[in-house]
Amino acid sequence: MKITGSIFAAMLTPFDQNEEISTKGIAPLIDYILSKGVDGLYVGGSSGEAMLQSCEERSLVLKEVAKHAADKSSLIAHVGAASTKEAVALTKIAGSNGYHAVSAVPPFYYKHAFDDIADYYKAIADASNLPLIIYNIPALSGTDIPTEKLQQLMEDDRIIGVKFTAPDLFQFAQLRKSLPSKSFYFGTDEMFLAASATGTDGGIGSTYNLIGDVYVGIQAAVKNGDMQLARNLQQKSNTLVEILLETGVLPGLKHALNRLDIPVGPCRRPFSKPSAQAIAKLNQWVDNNLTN
Ligand code: MN9
Repeated sequence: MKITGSIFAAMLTPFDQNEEISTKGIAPLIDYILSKGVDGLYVGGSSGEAMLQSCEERSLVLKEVAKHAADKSSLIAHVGAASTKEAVALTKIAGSNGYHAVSAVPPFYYKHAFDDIADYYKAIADASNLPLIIYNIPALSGTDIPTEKLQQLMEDDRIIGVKFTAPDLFQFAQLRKSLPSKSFYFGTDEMFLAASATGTDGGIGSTYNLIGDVYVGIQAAVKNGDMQLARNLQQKSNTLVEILLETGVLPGLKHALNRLDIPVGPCRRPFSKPSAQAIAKLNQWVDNNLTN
């Protein structure tokens, strides 16, 4: 089983000034993202600040995004949670709202035995008819599933691939080689060219909210063998990421979108506002690269 498309924005969640979910901010953000040629949306993951939201809020976001985008974009719902119960509840919402796949980080906070993690993924797979993509992001989830264990999890036909957000391109290549029927989506935006050159089915990342065309372009350039163009595009991404590391990735992306009149509001605390110095750099980058 495969899902349509290869380049997915790890969609941000618009908030209002009181840090409440802004349902009216959802459509303009989706329209902007899709205008850049991105194939689909990965909803309610790390970039969506889902781990700062209640299960009810996450359900609301999944439903509102589907209302606006189900007929025009490929949709992956991130349903990973600390408890299997919550992940299953979110999977059911995705299953009844037109999503094309679900994805989940391993259960977080507590350190679980591998068998318990495997049971969690099985419960998610059982909860709907949707294909499941494992979200491997050890730096944030706290769980680094070793290569053999990932291979073991993927023996289940319903698990169709991995969103791989880590810098280890050796592990990435080993997984790809041993699992040729599965799909791999690379999630470290500043290394997307390297993953494309290694061979990836696509990418899912936070900066795709702002510059999705860059990753569409890298993928096409690598396919056409135009490495110089691919490098130039990766350099554009990297210049942005360098500034975002100063602003904070999510607060910076939201600031940039607000500056382009896409009303996504602030991040939810404890994310804080970027420093004036970092904002000045980001404003200049946005004005030079994204405004006409
Ligand atoms: O999975 C994101 N990773 C994290 C996606 O949030 C850790 C990436 O898109 C990064 O935000 C991006 C910038 O470092 O590569």
